[in-house]
Amino acid sequence: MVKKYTFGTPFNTGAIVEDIKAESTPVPYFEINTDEGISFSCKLADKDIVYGLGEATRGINKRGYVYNSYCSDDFCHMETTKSLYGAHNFILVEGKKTFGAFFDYPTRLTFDIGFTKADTMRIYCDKADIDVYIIEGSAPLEIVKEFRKVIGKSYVPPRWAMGYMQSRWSYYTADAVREVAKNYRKESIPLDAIFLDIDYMDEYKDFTVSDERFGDLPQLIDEMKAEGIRLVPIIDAGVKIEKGYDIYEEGLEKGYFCVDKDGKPFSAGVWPGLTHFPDFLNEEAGLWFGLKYKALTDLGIEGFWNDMNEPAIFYSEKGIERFYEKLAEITNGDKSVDNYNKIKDIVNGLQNSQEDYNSIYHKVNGKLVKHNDIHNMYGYKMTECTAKALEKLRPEERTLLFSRASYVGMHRSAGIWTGDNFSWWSHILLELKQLPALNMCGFLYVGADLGGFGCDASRDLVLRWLGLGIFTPLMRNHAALCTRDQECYQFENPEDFKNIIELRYRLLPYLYSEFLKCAENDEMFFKPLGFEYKDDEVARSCEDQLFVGNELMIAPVYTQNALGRYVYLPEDMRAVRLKKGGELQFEDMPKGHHFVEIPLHEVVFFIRKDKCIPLAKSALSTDAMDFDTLRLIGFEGAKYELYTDDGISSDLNKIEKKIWEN
Ligand code: MIG
Repeated sequence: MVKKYTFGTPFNTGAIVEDIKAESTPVPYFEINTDEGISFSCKLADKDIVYGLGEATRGINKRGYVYNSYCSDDFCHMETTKSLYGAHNFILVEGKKTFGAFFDYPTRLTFDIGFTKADTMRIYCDKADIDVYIIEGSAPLEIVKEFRKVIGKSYVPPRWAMGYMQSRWSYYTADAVREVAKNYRKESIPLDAIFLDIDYMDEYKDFTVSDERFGDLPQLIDEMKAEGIRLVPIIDAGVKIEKGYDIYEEGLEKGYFCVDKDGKPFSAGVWPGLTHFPDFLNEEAGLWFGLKYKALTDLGIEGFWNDMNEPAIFYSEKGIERFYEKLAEITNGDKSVDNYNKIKDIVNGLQNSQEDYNSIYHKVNGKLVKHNDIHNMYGYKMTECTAKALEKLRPEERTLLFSRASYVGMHRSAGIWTGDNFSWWSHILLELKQLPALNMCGFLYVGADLGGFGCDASRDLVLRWLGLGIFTPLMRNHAALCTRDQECYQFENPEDFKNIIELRYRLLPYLYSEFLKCAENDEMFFKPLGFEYKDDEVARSCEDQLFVGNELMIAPVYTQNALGRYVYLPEDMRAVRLKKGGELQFEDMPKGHHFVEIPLHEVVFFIRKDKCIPLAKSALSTDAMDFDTLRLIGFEGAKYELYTDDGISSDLNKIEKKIWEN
């Protein structure tokens, strides 16, 4: 049961697709205060768990910290970071009282979840214009499903996008891409896609291709496709200001760019230098931009990733002006350390500055809307427009699409990756914790940069990260400029990587089938243990294991030099161990605590009691796989309902469902 409570005149975000009438009664569970903006307070009992918030830092249980829902480009996020790339305002309280709440509000919203006061949760924002949805149900999963029902069905990618994918900022030339493909094939490591980062473009201009470095892109696309490898180019939000560049000229002429308070196109510096931002809040402008992807789909491109759409801003023209004014004011010939420090702060403050977000405007139904008032919708609307256009450009087939910035509602159009993490062990665990929270908000096609984006990755870190990554629908290894190469073949004994990635392909019939089920039934692909074991305190407090689909549990290793790890089984399970060389070994383990040894080149996962899963034979790419010849592993007599289709058709009614018995 979902109930809606409206305060003031909220901006219509489009997150909720069902028509729900607003209630007039006070909001259950919350005490409301409107002295300043609006705030919603609620007492928490000792053992209450607060789940949710999608892409956020800290635990599966969000208690004990404060989070700011405000899409932010934070390339070096840590435990203390309050805002990440996505804004996912759904929480689920489980315990004495069990309920869900969604705060539909398109800009900064703060969730103080027992931080200021341990027993109090307080959610607040500046303006009392907000829709609050209260979701009731008997159990956490039921509440999630009720919520998912009103936000609409999740995006389903083509099946090849659930293969292993390799990325790097950047593969600078077509030959560099060929080299990656060649090395993967040489080592017989499966690979389904290679990503093109910003350097494939001509001077970072969207929908252009560098003649010098990717002159033979059409041929490259065909060559790679013949190998079962798709190329996935990046698209940035900002459009370079350059006379003669068609996208710029057209956008300008049609008034499709965001403006400043005087109605002039807003200019900000990003990778291409000064750019204008398409006004994705204006549907016509968004569709215009979306249809530009045709330049690439015409060449045979079947997937895209949308970046820099918080939007990230390095500096703005106005910001630079302000900087020089302040500089003149401060220095005035004084070369003191104090002044140096002040200048340094101003320079750093140019990036993603609040002043800039306050001075951008959108045109919504003919009215100017301040960007800051709808900030969290920018990447969401960019990606929704992209998806709508891609449906026109490629109506028969699903297109791979994922975005960096997001808001609830975008899950209908695309997936997300969790932005710029680091090659840190703690970021393996962070990913694990984000996965179920993202699923709650409808984002099923999700994953983090495997091996870590920033700084240098070590061999053991990449191997361990793959141990989690083989279970994530989006499985992409990606690394930043100037960091150590981290393609699997760059390390000693690539066959260790091969075995683990092959396990992913062997599991694909299961993972893909579970994904389709989750999309169809609004289920979660990743569930915290407490979702199924509500009365088991150990399961409820478990922050480093997850159920994957309905049959598996995972407990990845995320610490360096570990021999293995402690695993808690909330029920009897059968452990499956991937040995060096690819052999699978099985061991039945009783409910309870275990120390499980997991050498670096092995992976262990668990089949739940009385369940079984299908396994396929691995191949070099999903195209080359036989999805019909399967064997079941798991408990004798168990049944599995397998969902299959051709992996690519837009028409999801073509999915076949078949019961397999072990
Ligand atoms: O300012 O395109 O998160 O994945 O490699 C950095 C370059 C811009 C940020 C993305 C990252 C990508 C990078 N981009």
